[in-house]
Amino acid sequence: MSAYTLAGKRVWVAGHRGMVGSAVVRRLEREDCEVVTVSRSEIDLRDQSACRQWVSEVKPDAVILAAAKVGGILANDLQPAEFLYDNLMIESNIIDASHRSDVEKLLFLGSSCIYPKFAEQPIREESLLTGSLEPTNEWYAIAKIAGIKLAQSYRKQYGRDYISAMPTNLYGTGDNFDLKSSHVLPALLRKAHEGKIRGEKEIVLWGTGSPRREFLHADDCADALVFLMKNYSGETHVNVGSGSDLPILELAKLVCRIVGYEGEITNDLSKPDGTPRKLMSADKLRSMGWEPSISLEDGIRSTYEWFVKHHG
Ligand code: GFB
Repeated sequence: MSAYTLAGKRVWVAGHRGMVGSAVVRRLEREDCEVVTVSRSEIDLRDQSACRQWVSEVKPDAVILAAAKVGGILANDLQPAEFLYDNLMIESNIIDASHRSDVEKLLFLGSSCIYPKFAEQPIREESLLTGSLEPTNEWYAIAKIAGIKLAQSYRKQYGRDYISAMPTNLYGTGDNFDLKSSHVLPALLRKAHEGKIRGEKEIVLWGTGSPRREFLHADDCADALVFLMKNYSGETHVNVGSGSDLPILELAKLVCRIVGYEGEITNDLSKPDGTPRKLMSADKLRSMGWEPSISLEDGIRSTYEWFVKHHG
């Protein structure tokens, strides 16, 4: 491990309006650094020359690349072109522009869906590219794998200190609660909340409810990313997870208990299950000294409070 100092540095958080990016901005308030951001209306990060020009003018010392086209299992399946193209463009433009403007340190953010569908559990970093991907999200996964390789290639060819982190399924403040495009946890919070308010007899779970997923609060993720920025410098990507998972049906029961919804949970089997399980090994990050601090139950409670305040 080699230390990188954020103090006194100008740090660009790309994707600062998103759930992870905004959590990173909040977390960086505790570091003695200058945070810079740029809005979507000012720059389309898919536009190479606009991105290159902005980075050369602003000259960040460090970049946290949290900008991405993201969504849940159905959005991934329905918009393969955007999930592949937008993500390839965003990451290529930012990583190359950073290199051209001498950015010292860059952290690229991937996703646990980069691993093979039937990877050995818990999934270690070495499992990358050892088997076929889950078809519902292979477009997103391939873009994210290309991002890891890009960061590695600038390290290998130009000696750049560009690293990658692979977070597990994330949730938290500022999540997307749109039922068609969201991930499972915000979707369940919305369904249980609306079911309670409207006095509905049942809420519907997509798929069988048997796939297992690991969840990490976005604030914990942001803390891990800042930790990695400061303490990690290596070619291999690093998993960022909570270390435990649960079946989707159990998650749904937990959400219903927290929300106070007492109706039935039924299944829509026309919707996909996706990967049966994707619990990541947390060994690498833990061996460096980082641990999550927000339990799933506490995290769901605070996310629900945020949802009620902003959407309820
Ligand atoms: O969170 P989710 O959309 O993403 O779905 P993935 C997780 C599981 O929850 C799947 C089930 O088995 C879904 O069928 N599920 C049950 C639901 N009810 C719902 C619901 O109302 N909404 C949603 N969205 N799911 C994504 C990838 O996979 O994970 C992305 O598509 C990314 O590329 C992300 O990697 C972290 O975990 O299946």
